[in-house]
Amino acid sequence: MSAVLSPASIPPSALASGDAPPQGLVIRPVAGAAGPLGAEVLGLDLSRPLGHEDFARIHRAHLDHHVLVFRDQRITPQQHVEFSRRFGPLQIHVLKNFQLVGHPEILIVSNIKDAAGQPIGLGDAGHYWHSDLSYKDKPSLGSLLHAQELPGEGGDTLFADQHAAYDALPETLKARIAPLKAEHSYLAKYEELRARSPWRPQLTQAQIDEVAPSIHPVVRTHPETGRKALFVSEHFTTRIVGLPEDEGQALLAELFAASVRPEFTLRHQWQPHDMVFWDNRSVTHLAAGTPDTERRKLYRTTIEGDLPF
Ligand SMILES: O=C(O)CCC(=O)C(=O)O
Repeated sequence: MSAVLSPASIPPSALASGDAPPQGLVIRPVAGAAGPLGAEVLGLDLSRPLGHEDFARIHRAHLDHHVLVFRDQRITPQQHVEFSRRFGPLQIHVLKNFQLVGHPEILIVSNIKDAAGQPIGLGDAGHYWHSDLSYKDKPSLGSLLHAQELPGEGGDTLFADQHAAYDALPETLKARIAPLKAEHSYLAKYEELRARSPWRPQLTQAQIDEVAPSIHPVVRTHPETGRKALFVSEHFTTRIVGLPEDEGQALLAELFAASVRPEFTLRHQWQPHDMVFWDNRSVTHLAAGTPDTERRKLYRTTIEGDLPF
């Protein structure tokens, strides 16, 4: 389905940018992708001013394709932050030790350790399928991940289309989950990941308070396109509100499996200077993994979204 973008849905911040001339960008759907998932943005330089017309095309393509790959972006962290802010306020990750110095809005995603053997970033980000910050009352609208250093092998990122996953559910299951809500918790897998990656810091009480669980609909409606999407993930969704534990866990297992069917997924193989912008209201994602012998570093910004409904 093609997204509906009314003029009123163009964020006011887009209009504030002045009217830099169009750069002649090309939006090319990812070859061989099933459905609309994924498009490349070519011929655009995000280090140059971005006018209203180009912004509106990018915004529309983001709604239509859910994952945009901006090729060859030689931009500074500040330009990354400024482009991200065009879509809304940015969220600061609870693991403040992995912020980029001078840019608290940027989370370093990396398996690299410094000279003292300390990790410079979150090495196991995306180990489980998830939608970023779904444990917040206002989960993320979208995230922008910019490649800084890429491994010689591995390091792909997978995306799963949650509109397609929802649409493909049997009608009886759609009816069953329509009224349901689920809890999302940052802590759900934290200790398990920490046991495997001991460098994950023990959270302070202030950090635990910052990531108090949230309750969201199991099926959310995209606030800009009106499309329904599954909104549960193996990383953060802990239980279905109001269902007995066994029944809730069985239903979650069924929904997790339905949400990542291979025909609804896209594998992104990173190229140097790629910046990938995904819609957390439409997709879940997974880091496919990087061999320990390979170095990988990316910078991530995360845009605040709406209260899911
Ligand atoms: O590193 C990746 O490929 C994905 C990272 C991720 O899942 C995240 O930043 O939320």
